[in-house]
Amino acid sequence: MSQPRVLVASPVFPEVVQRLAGHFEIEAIADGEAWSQEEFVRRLADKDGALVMGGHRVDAGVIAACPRLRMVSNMSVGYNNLDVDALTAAGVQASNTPDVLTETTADFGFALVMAAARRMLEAEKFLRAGQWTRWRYDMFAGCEVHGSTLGILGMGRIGQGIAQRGAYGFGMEVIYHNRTRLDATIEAACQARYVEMPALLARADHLVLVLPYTREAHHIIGAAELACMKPTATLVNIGRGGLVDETALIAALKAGKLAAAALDVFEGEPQVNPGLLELPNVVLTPHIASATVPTRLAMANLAADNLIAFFEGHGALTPVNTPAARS
Ligand code: 8YV
Repeated sequence: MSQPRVLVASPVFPEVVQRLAGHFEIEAIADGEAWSQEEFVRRLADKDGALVMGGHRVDAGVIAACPRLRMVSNMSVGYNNLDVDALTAAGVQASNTPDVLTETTADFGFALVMAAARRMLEAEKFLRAGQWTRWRYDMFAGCEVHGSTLGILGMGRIGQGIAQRGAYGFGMEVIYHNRTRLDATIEAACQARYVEMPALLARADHLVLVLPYTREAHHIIGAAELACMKPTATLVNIGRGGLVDETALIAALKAGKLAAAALDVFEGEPQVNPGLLELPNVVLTPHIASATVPTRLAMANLAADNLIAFFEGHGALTPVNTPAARS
């Protein structure tokens, strides 16, 4: 019997591609290459499975163009690039890579809180530019982190990890808002208190966005929400770019209605709004919150294991839908 054909659509660790090649007939993108969406779909057209990342959209149109497709393994925990309803309706299994990135991503979320509050990148740029000629009492004086109020919007596994870092590591008061309130035992473990959205915006000294991006969450932080925040507050986004209205954020940062922001994700990534690039009080990183070598390897292996388990008939290990088999 011939092996299922799998497309590896983003460069990934060679050892993981090699492992996949032991189970499938593989077509893998070359390192350094990037396919347009059209090219991706053209290559997917005769495949049974795919290993994809956030940059690849799989929607009804793609599914219709790929009649053999049975399984899409997303190498990320967020899967807003997949139209899960369309996949389910078509009988295509989808999976993501939860858990293995939780702590690493929480570390980075907290690093961005620190970087924005303590103006680290602004200060480093100043030093490198040779502008440090004397010491001043107010040079890059930023906002306090320890003992301040940490607000978290989206209290899944990563949000809980950030809460624990804030509460136990920095003595912060942690408040959160989530679609559903967490169990009291989880709240106690995170030392976090549930509040409604207006209280979260008004009281947070540092607000971290870590909720999934859905239609309802589009621009969940816009001009109106920014206006409710403290002018001394910072905003950190490690969720998805579309959670924040970037135009409104730029206006708020320029007008001094917000002290600083740190963004790892962007509305049009990898393009970044030029208005953000001009601002000194925003830290910008290229979607690297989960990027440590061990974590990215664990994500790649889990994405591969999902494909292997599915095509061996055991079912995906970390599925995001439960489709009937594609006919
Ligand atoms: C991924 C992420 O690296 O897991 C997620 O949801 O945002 C990152 O960890 C990125 O999406 C590439 O697939």
